[in-house]
Amino acid sequence: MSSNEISLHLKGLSQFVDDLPEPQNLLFALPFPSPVAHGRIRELDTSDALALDGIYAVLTARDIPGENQVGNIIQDEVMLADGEVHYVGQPVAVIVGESPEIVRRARRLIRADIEEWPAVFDAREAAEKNLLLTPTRTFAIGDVESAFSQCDVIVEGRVESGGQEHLYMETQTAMALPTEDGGVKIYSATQSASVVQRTVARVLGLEASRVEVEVPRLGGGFGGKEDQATPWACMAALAAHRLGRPVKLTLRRSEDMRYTGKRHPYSSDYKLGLTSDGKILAYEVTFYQNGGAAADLSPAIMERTLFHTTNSYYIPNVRSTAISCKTNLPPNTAFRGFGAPQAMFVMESALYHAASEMDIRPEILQKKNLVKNGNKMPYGQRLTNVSARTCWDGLLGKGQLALLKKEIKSYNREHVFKKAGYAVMPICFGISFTNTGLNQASSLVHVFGDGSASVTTGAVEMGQGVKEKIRGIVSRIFCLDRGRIKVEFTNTTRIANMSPTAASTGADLNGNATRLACERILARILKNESKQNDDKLVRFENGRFLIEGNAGGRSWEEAVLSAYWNRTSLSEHAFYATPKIHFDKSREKGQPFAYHVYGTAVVQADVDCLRGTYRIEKVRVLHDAGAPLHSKIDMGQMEGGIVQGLGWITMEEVQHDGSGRLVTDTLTTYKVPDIQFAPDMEITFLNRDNPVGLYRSKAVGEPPFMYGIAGYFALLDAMRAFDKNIVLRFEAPMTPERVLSWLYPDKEPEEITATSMPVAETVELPVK
Ligand code: MTE
Ligand code: LUZ
Ligand code: MOS
Repeated sequence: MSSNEISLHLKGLSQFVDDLPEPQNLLFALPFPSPVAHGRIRELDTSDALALDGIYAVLTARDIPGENQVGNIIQDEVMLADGEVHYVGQPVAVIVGESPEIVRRARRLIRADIEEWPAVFDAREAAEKNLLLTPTRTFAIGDVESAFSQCDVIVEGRVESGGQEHLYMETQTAMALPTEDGGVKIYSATQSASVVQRTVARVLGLEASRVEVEVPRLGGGFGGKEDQATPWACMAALAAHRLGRPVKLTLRRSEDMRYTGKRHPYSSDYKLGLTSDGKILAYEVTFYQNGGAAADLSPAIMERTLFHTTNSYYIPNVRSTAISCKTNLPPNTAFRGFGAPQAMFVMESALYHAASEMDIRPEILQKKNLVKNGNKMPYGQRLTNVSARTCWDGLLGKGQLALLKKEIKSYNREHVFKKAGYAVMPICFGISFTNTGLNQASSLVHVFGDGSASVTTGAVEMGQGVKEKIRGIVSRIFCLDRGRIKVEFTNTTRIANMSPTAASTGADLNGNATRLACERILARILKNESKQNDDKLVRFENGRFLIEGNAGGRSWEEAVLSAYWNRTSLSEHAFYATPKIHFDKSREKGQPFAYHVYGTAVVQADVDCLRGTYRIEKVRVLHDAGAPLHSKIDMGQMEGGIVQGLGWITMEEVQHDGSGRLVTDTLTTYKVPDIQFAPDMEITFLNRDNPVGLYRSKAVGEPPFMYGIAGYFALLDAMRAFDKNIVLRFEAPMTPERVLSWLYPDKEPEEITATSMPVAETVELPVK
């Protein structure tokens, strides 16, 4: 029976945390959230809630035996409010009761008397008031001042990009069970089992060895469970620890949307200088990151923003500053791309602006400034094996661009209210955790007497196919049928000190550790075979052990059994750390990335300029995925990432009201791409070996997200085909409402009719 993720999903057999068999005596927990964005708790009245039948406890900060602290990079985040609240939805207390229904009923009976304080929601306002989460950082190379003085064209402006809801299908969840020795075992839907282990231990005042965390799989993470699965696991663990009973905490969709952080909105200022023939000489940019009320992963995200300041372009003089602003919103967090999409959107906006100023197509500037082998990035790393231009030329160089332009031109000639546009998006994304220390992984491989094998790594399966990739590595080394390899749940008892499954490194790091473990076991089996055959040379080929090249050697099963009876270890725990990478934060220079991922996309869009509605019609991509570990999985990652990126830049709009309450907390008000929205996609892999990659592959998880950015400029392009005088604005998401109001800045929606349109008087309607 096949047991890969997809077949289990299709049969409905795959178990997520909330599907695990429920232990007897299971209780349910739920946070009581702060109703206000900022203030001091005068009194919390829980008596009515506690009086309810089936309610066992309402736990507050006072009930925490260890430290009331869930902060990861910076310890600035209490698990339960301790006198003050800093955002709407911040956990104040944990209600524990017999059923998910009863705890929700009890929640309505809790009364919080809170003295409200002024709140800040805007990043720039926070920066003005010096409300920062972490010190400001600047990456610089060359000399921008003197370079600007040599520029023929200089453009300046502002760019806004919005938040984004992760909308993983499985909401935040954890189940905690007290263990016999006073410890706790937690099933958690987290990307970072070791962070959950460490944080639960801190909160409960236990040693990490007494806290076991298991992750069966995630119904999607997308970064939203890199740090933000932790508090819920801690709350379940606290309740289990206090009450001596198993406790589960599962958020409902709207709770999840309201209580958890999102992609960081950014507000940025840019200044870009070029020569008259289109060479970029200087770029200066300041990013205001809206971090929310606690640091969470914001410092690391801000760092990745700085690393991706110049996207896929070589710019000799750069000064890039990132300011992480503290606001009264839920702490914003990791989301596919991790700050790089925000940086790249600013870079592309600045280029678009410059092209418009120079009255040329943006892709002329994009192509002219693409990175090449040997170019030095602002952070000091020299690029090698650059495939930026190869991808660009392969996608657009053989007349494809000319054809597309012609198509669009004739479409726009034939249509009055509908206009088409296109945009090109090259990407360059660095692979490795920017925090060098996290680039490590372990794998535990067992081969059993019957020849089957099991493997546990620190990688968490979240739909990205990392289990299948790891299975493929074992299968490749042992020449073993995939069905005979079990990839186990992620568990802190089998693998210690694991890094989050994040930064697109899951397969690279855990796959390499698995490769090492398998290679060592195979070497021992080979040695045993040799010993059994008068020390003759033995090779392993296509599943058979060949003695001095002669055919007819023993099978895998025979050799495994022989090794076992000759007392050979058939288990291996291997460790891998990415070689050569380093980064010096005091100089902001180093070689932080193992390699970079390159590619180019062209996106074509169609805008109905009477209604403001649009379609992203086509996406064409040439992407350097190295030699893919699994080309079907990688293709799925490409398609999913692109659509998610298009959603961020076009239709997904996170909105809060004036008091910091999330307005878009349902799918009625928060719009995400569906299969109808998904464009026609043609994605081609360059299939160029990556000399430093695992079996010459490249990571694929995050990079495709950023192709979606072209969606914005394709829409803008179409809008300008309709009215070339519209004011250029770089404010994502480009919702249909925005399209309409930008096309008709002086009109109320009901005033927009065919006759009031800028082209209506001058253009003849085509007659069929
Ligand atoms: N694909 C699916 N289906 N579900 C996910 O949650 N997360 C993305 C990406 N692709 C995600 C996904 C993110 S944010 C990352 S960092 C990578 O997968 C993590 O997995 P990897 O390192 O194994 O590629
Ligand atoms: N997480 C992290 C990440 O801790 N460091 C990173 O560099 C990173 N990059 C992408 C996604 N998550
Ligand atoms: Mo992905 S944002 O690194 O979890």
